[in-house]
Amino acid sequence: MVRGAHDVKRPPLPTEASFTSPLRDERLTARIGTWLGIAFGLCFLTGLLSHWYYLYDAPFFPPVRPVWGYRVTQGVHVLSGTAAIPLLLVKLWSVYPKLFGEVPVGHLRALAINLAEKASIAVLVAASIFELVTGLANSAQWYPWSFSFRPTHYAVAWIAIGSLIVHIAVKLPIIRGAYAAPLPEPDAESSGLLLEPRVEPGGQEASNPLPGQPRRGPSRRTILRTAFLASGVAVLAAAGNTVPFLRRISVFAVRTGEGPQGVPINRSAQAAGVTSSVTDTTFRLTLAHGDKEVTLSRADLEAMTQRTHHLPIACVEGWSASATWTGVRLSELLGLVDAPTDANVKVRSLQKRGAFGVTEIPASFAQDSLTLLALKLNGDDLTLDHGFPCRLIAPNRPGVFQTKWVTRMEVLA
Ligand SMILES: Nc1nc2c(c(=O)[nH]1)N[C@H]1C(S)=C(S)[C@@H](COP(=O)(O)O)O[C@H]1N2
Ligand SMILES: [Mo]
Repeated sequence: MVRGAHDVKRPPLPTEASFTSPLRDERLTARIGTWLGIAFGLCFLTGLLSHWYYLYDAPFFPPVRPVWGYRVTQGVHVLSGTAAIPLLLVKLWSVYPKLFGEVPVGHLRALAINLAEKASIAVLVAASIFELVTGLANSAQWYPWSFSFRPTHYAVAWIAIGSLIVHIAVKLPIIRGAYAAPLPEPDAESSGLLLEPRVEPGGQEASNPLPGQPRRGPSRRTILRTAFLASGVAVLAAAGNTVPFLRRISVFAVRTGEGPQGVPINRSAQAAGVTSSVTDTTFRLTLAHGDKEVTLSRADLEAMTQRTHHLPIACVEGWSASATWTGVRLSELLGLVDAPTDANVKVRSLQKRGAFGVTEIPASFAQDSLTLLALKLNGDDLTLDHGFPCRLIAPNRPGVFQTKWVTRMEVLA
């Protein structure tokens, strides 16, 4: 007899029962999910703060104190996102067989609910993965995409947190039930001496045995602890970006304290198109307020009262470093052109290409006693890469606004 094409045996699609690990259950999922939720929540809140710090047109600006405010919130943002990565992977592992669960094709209402739930989870998973992948790439200073990172990362964060809230609300009864049952102790749950329940191919025994049923292999507690451990290791591996004594073990820390003058360099002078010609004595800083202009050489700046402050520089990409900065108090410079104390100031640099060559400093930061136009870093003249001849350094500001190679400041009255 000749077999028709339709007789060729295709491997059947997996069903939920094809996934045989007895470790997957709601108690494990709920516990991992709780910690993932905490990491996402922290990441979202600190992300909102980060976004606020970046706004030029906010009704009010972040405070000027504590000086390390942005350093801490941005550090927590990057580290909580890093912590979430292993937790998300384990969480997805613990639930993905549900993707292959039976679809109630016969009942329209049940089918609609089933598909709506799958769609909402698809949105949550896609948004979460997008946030973690773009965030991780950003903290590694790698931008393999053409969209603008910050607005996109910000918009998708709302999608992620919105769908997370819906997800928690929908699953609340299951989460409650999961917490009502404790995870069994490892030695009660698993022992190398006990045999795995025998499973016939396609047999139902493959699905989760009764809670606490003896079997071989790791216990749920082991998986939970391993997930937390992986999360902790990931955090430690990234934390050296911010926490100096962790630098030696931080293999993910792409910015270490080994930059010139003990501070990493974000964009080099060469990358910004600032050539060594600025090192000559022809450099001038111009202060402008309406018709009034004052032009100063670097020697003029050096002749003014010099102040020294210890301030961190904290990059959005997660690294930060404390340093000692010496230079002229910005408010004293602005006083030379009679700047009103409530005026924001436009800061222009010698940079020829790329973002952040021109920034704006709000009045509260411009007038703060700690804000400097720095000439020196850790006791020596700034190197060209750190912003020679002069650069901004203000307390509690994202690194991108600590403008290097400043050549013109305009009072926006
Ligand atoms: N003109 C100019 N200033 C700039 C930048 C820039 O691209 N152009 N980068 C900023 C960023 S993102 C950071 S984190 C700090 C880093 O300063 P550093 O390179 O001296 O450590 O410089 C800031 N100043
Ligand atoms: Mo930065």
